[in-house]
Amino acid sequence: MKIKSSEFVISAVSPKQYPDDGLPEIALAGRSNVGKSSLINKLLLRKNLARTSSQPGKTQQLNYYRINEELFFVDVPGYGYAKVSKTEREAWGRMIENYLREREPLKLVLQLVDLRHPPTALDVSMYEWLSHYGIPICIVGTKADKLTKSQMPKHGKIVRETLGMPKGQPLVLFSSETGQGRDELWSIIEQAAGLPGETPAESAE
Ligand SMILES: Nc1nc2c(ncn2[C@@H]2O[C@H](COP(=O)(O)OP(=O)(O)OP(=O)(O)O)[C@@H](O)[C@H]2O)c(=O)[nH]1
Ligand SMILES: [Mg+2]
Repeated sequence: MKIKSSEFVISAVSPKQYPDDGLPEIALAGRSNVGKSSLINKLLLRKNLARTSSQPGKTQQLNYYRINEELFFVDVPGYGYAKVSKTEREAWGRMIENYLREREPLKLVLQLVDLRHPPTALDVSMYEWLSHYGIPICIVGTKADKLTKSQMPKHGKIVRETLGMPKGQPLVLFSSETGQGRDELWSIIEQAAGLPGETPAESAE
C-alpha cells in the first residue's frame, strides 16, 4: 500500500469517541515498552507520529491513527505496568476487553512480544484470551535488531512454544530500527483489512 496520508485522530477514553466511519481497524497490543508506538511510526514512515514513551504506562487511551482514508491503527496502551491503581486498571481493562470483543470494524490484533525474551505470563494470558474469543491475531516479535541473525530462529521458536501458537500462524520478526519485517507485516495488514495489496513506497518519509 502506498501511504498517501497518515494522521493522529483521537485519544479515545470512551466508546462514544470511537470513529464512526466504519473503516477497518488494526489494533496493536502488548506490554508497555514493547515497541507499539515505534512500530506504528516505522510502518507509516513517520518519525514521531505515535509518541514513543519515556514514561511507560502513561498512555491510558485508545489512540486512533487514520491512514489514507482507508484504515485505522489503534494503539492500545501497554499492559503490565504497576503504577496505576487497581480500580483504574479494572475500569481500563473492561474498556479494552469490550473494544477487542465487540468492535465490529476491528479486523486484526497485532500482539507484540519482545523477541529478546520469552513471552511473559501476561503475554501468554493476552494471547490465550484473544484466541479464546476467536479474535484474529498476528504475533510480532519486536526489537529483532538486538539479536544476531543466528539467534533469531531460536528466539522465534521460544515465542511460538511459550504462546502455544499453531503451526500455520505467522510470527513476524520486526525491527523499528532496521525496518525488518515491515513489508511482510504490511501485506498481512492489507489482507486482513481487505485492501488491495501493493508494495508500500519507502519514499513517503
Ligand atoms: N532497538 C530497538 N529499540 C526499540 C524498537 N522498538 C522500540 N524500541 C525502543 O523501546 C522503547 C519503547 O518503545 P515504544 O514504541 O514507546 O513502546 P510502546 O509499546 O509504545 O510503550 P507504551 O506506549 O508505554 O505502551 C523506546 O525507547 C524505543 O526506542 C526496536 O525495534 N529496536
Ligand atoms: Mg506507546
